[in-house]
Parts: sequence; C-alpha cells; structure tokens
Amino acid sequence: MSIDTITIIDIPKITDVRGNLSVIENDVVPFDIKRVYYLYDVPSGTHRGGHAHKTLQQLLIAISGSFNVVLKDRNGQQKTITLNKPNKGLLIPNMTWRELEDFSSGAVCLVIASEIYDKEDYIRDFNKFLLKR
Ligand code: T46
Repeated sequence: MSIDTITIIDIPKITDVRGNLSVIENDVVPFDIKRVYYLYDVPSGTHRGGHAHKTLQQLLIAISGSFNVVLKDRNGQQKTITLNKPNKGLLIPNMTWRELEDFSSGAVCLVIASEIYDKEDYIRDFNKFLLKR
C-alpha cells in the first residue's frame, strides 16, 4: 500500500441555525462498518498507534480538537496529516504504519473500523512491517 493512495474523505454535513450535524452511513466508507471506538483524554505529549494492520481498514475523524497522524508505507515514504475538522475523515488502508501525536486539549479521535478487534492483526515491529510480504 502506497502513501499516495491515502485519502481524506468528506463526511456529509447538515447545517442550520442550530449548528451542524454530520452523519456516516455505510456508503461514506469503502468497507462494511464492524466497529467504532474513540480515543479521548489523551495527555499532552502522548503518542498512540505505532503499528500497522494486516487487514484492517479505518477511517479516523477528529470529532473534537486536533491531532497529527504520521503515516509510513513500505517504500520508505512518509506523510503527516493534521486532522482538525469533524466532517473530514482520514482513510487508512491496511499495511500502513501509523502514529498519532500532538493531541490538542480535549481532542477526540473517532475510529470507524472494517473489522472487530483482533490483536493478531497488529504489526508492532517496524522492521517486520517493512519486510512483510
Ligand atoms: C489504531 C489507533 C488509531 C480493545 O480491547 N479493543 C479495541 O477495539 C481496541 C482498539 C483496543 N483494545 C485494547 C487493546 C489495548 O489493551 O485497548 C488497549 C489500547 O489499545 P492500543 O494500544 O492498540 O491503542 P492505540 O491508540 O495505540 O491504537 C488504537 C487501535 O488499537 C489501532 O487500531 O489504529 O488506535
């Protein structure tokens, strides 16, 4: 999987005088949604992630606040994406190394995932990630 294929998707936003409402249905993401989880109360200076997934695809959204996602592929390419809008989602394909950092105060990272939790799906050793075929 190449960093070049990483995409930010627009999440539909319904706006009126009462504020905004964004909605994610299955047609917004290119996989069937099997799990939703969220990261919050992340202490300043904390790094999360630091792994790749063999099969899992995910959509990350900064529901509140902001954070950076550092993505790496097995070709040695790297890209840092700042998420700070509740109607923008970062689509992370499988076999993409990710690190989450620089969480702002009150940041919430919502994750929509293509699979249920499976610890065997994680690659936590960067060298093994580079060599995995
Ligand atoms: C990812 C980033 C963005 C569960 O029991 N069920 C779950 O669905 C998840 C996601 C985690 N856990 C347990 C496993 C660990 O004992 O929660 C603990 C913390 O998980 P982890 O260290 O993997 O957290 P992060 O923030 O480093 O990574 C998580 C996701 O695991 C990962 O898929 O891409 O968020």
